[in-house]
Amino acid sequence: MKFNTICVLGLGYIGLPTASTFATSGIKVIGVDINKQIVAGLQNGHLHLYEPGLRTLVQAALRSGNLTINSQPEAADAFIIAVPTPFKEQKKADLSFVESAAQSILPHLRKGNLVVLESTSPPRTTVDLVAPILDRSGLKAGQDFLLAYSPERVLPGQILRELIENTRVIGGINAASAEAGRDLYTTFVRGEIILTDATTAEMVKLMENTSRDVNIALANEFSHLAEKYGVDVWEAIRLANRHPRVKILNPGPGVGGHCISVDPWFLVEASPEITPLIRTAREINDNQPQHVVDFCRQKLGTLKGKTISALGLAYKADVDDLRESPALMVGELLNKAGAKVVAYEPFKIDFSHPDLKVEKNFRDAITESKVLLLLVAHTELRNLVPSEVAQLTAARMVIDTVGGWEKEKWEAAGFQYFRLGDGKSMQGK
Ligand code: SAJ
Repeated sequence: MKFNTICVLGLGYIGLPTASTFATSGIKVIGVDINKQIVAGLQNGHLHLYEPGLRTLVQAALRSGNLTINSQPEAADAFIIAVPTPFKEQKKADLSFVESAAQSILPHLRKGNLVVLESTSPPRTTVDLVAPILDRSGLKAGQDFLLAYSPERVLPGQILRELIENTRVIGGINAASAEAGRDLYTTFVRGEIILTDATTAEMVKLMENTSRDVNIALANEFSHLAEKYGVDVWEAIRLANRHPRVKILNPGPGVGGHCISVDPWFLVEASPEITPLIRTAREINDNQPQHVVDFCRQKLGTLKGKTISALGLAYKADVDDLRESPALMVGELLNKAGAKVVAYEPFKIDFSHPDLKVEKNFRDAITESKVLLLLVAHTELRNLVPSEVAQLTAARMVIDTVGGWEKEKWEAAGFQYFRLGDGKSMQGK
């Protein structure tokens, strides 16, 4: 199947790189977003999100004349839906953006078109929700037009590379739909393209993120045990991982972002009676910020009135994304416990928050502080030189929740050093 024009609905972390990559590969792309500010910004080459290399890519796509930005879909050979699927109260999947995106295609859908859903969705969304909406056009999914689900699997921070290099799974509602999907993504995907059915492809995506969540929960639980038994969990994990079939992940302040902290709930919500492990893992990871606060309280005696420098607020290292960020939750919980939290987030200098005093530069965030709390392993923070930091702060204690700093260097610079999950450092060994 040949695609001259495609329409990408949703210009977020996935839709925008996808639209731009198609455009720079020579296809006419109409990038659509319902947010007027985002549309106006992009039309002038201004991005509303940060991802390494993305600005250059979008600007090249716009300059090529192949990418146009619009607030409404237009007729095209293929439509890609890449809108958010957040969750609502009670952890229920909010599919309203998928529904309205599908509806917005209706007036433009023609015989022979391909529609691809990329948004992470609960099992059977493509066949039970999207197909019936599109069938209202009078055309029949699988017969008159083709319909597939192809999950995005790119890692924030590495999106542009992974978009091209990752294996891509394409699940069609029938074989012809999957094959049309392959024809479309072959445009730029250099990884393997594997065809399956739509519901399997939905499950694949949810299983990947759930597997990571469960494994991080296991690492976090191991860190609790290590703290209890006077073991350094980081050392123990390193040694256990020397086993040829063991790959334990890293503990930390919790699991954030709009993917792994959300997606497992799509399975739990859909089938609560058969997903106790997935639910428990979610709860363990959601409780990690509170564990960090308890850890700090243990080290400081009390949190009341203590000035704590929260270093990093993003959901993980070297990204600017604060959605579902455990670091931010730690800051909020510390504030609730009576601490004065001074925060520094190098990737979102202008961020403000009612509970936190957010400083624009590192120095101002540490001057008056009692303890430096490393919450995100941003390269800038990992590379701090302890002897230089010692000149800038009243603090003589550091707490490392991400294994980003070296104990010996901080101790040599006169700091007491504590690391989450390190029962040895907790006992002063
Ligand atoms: N984290 C840990 N310990 C670890 C690894 C991660 O605590 O050992 C934490 C991170 O700090 C972060 C969270 O988990 O808060 C998630 O980070 P991540 O790097 O594991 O994943 P995401 O959410 O940035 O991206 C994931 C990826 N999924 C998998 O690796 C299976 C990505 O490939 C997906 O495309 C993305 O979700 C998505 O959009 O679904």
